[in-house]
Amino acid sequence: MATPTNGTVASIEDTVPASGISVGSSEATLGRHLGRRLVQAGVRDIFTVPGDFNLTLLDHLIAEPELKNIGCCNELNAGYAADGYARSRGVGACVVTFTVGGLSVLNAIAGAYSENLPVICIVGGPNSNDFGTNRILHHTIGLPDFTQELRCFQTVTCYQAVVNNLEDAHEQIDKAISTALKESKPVYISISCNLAATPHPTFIRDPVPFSLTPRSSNKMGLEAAVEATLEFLNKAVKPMQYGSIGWSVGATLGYAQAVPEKRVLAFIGDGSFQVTAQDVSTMLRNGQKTIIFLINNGGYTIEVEIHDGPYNVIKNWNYTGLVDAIHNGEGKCWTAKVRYEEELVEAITTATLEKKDSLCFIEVILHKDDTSKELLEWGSRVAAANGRPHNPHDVNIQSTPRRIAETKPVASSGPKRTAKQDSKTDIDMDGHFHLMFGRETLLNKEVVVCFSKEKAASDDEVELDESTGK
Ligand SMILES: Cc1ncc(C[n+]2csc(CCOP(=O)(O)OP(=O)(O)O)c2C)c(N)n1
Ligand SMILES: [Mg+2]
Repeated sequence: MATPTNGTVASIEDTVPASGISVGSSEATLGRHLGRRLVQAGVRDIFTVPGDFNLTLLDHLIAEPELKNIGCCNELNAGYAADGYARSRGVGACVVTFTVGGLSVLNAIAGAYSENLPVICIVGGPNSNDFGTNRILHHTIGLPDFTQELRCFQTVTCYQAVVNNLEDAHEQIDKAISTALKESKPVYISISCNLAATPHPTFIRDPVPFSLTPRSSNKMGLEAAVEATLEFLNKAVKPMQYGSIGWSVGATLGYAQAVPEKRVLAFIGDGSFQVTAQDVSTMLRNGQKTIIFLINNGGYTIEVEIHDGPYNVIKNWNYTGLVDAIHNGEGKCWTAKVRYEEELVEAITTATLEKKDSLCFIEVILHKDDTSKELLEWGSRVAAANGRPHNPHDVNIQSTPRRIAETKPVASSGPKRTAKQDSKTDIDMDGHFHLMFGRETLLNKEVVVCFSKEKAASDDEVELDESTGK
C-alpha cells in the first residue's frame, strides 16, 4: 500500500479507526468516503444523472445511509437543483458523467458562481490509467485531451480536484469541499471511474481538517443584521444577474427537497418553463407538494420589452396537459388553468386546502403586454445599452480571443458583489411558504406581489387568504 501524501492521516493504518471502519471494509472506499464527507458538510440529497463513468461512484455514494439519490431528467436541472438546495441548506451537490454531463451542467454551475453558492459538482471521470495515454475516449469531442471539461470548469468554480490516484484523494476531496464552504462558491471534483470502489487507508476514519461545526447565531443580532442588509439592498442599484432562464424549475426541485416540511411557491414564466419542464417529474417522484404558478403570457415578454420580433412568440403548450402526462398516475398532482381573478382565488383555495398534500400546478393566463412600469423602463435601458454604436476606441483588448492555454482559473479571492439579486431570494413567510421566483419573470408579474403579503396561521396549516388573489 502506498504511503498517503496527506500528512494528517499518514499513520492511521495501524490505529483503531475512530469510525470503526477497517480497510477491508466496504465502507473504506473512495466513493463511500466522499459520501461521508458530503454528509458531514450538510448534504443529504444528491442530484444526479447516471452515465458509465459515474455508475460505480453512484453505487458507493448511495450506500451512505444518510445520502439520498435524487435522479434528475438532465444535468442542467441537476445543477439548478443543487443551486436551490444550497440556498436552503448552505451547500448542495450534483453528480454527472464525464464531458457530456459535465458540459451540460456548466451553465448551472456558472449561475451558482455568480450567486455565491457552495455547489459541489462531482463528475465521474476517465479511468485513472488513461490519463496521459493520448487515448481518445467516448463522450469526448474526439481529441486525445482529457482537460476540456476541466478547463471549462476552471472558469466557473473556485477549486478543481481531479482525483485520479488514491494517495492524495482524501486531501483533494477535503480541500475541494472546504474551499466551497469557505468561499461560498462552486467547486469541481472529478473521480476516476475505476477508483470509486477502491479502498485506501486514508478513508477509514474521519479526520476533520475543515471546520464543520454548526453555525450558531444570536437571534437579536441576526434580526438586526437582516434588517440592515435589507435596507442596504433596497437602496442598492441592482447588479446584472446571471439570469439563465429555466433555472426556476430545477431550483424549485432542489429547494423543496431541502425543506420537506414547508411548501414552496414557484412563479415560472412559460418561456422559462419550456427550457427545463421535465423535472416536474422529479418533484412528483419525490412527493413534493410545491405550488407552481405557470405564468402564460404567450412568449418572451421581457425580450419584447427590449426588442420585439417574431422570435419572441413561443409555441403555446397545453401546460396542464403536459404536467398531467408527466404525472401519469404516479404521485399526487393537481392541475388547473385560470383566466380570471376569481378562478385564481378558487385554485389557490383548492391548492392550499383540499390539495395541500399534492404538487399543484396552476396555469395563469396573462396578456402578453401585462407588464410593470419597471420592466418597461428596464427594457429600454437594456436596448439602449446593447444598441450603443460601435466605437473602436472603447473596445477592450480583453475582447480579443486568447489562446485557451493562456486562460487562468477565476481567482476565488476576486471582488465580491455587494448587493444580492432580488428574483431568486427566497422569502420565509413565518416558516411556511418559500417563494421561488423565476429570474426573468419577477419584474413584470403583479401576481407575485399579492402572495408576499400573506402570513400563514400555524405550523401545521398552510393558509392563504382569499383576498390574496387581488
Ligand atoms: C438560457 C437563456 N436563454 C435565453 C435567455 C434570454 N431571455 C431572457 S428572458 C427570456 C424570456 C423569458 O420568458 P418567460 O419565462 O416566458 O418570461 P416573460 O418575460 O414572458 O415573463 C429569454 C429568452 C436567457 N436569459 N437565458
Ligand atoms: Mg412568458
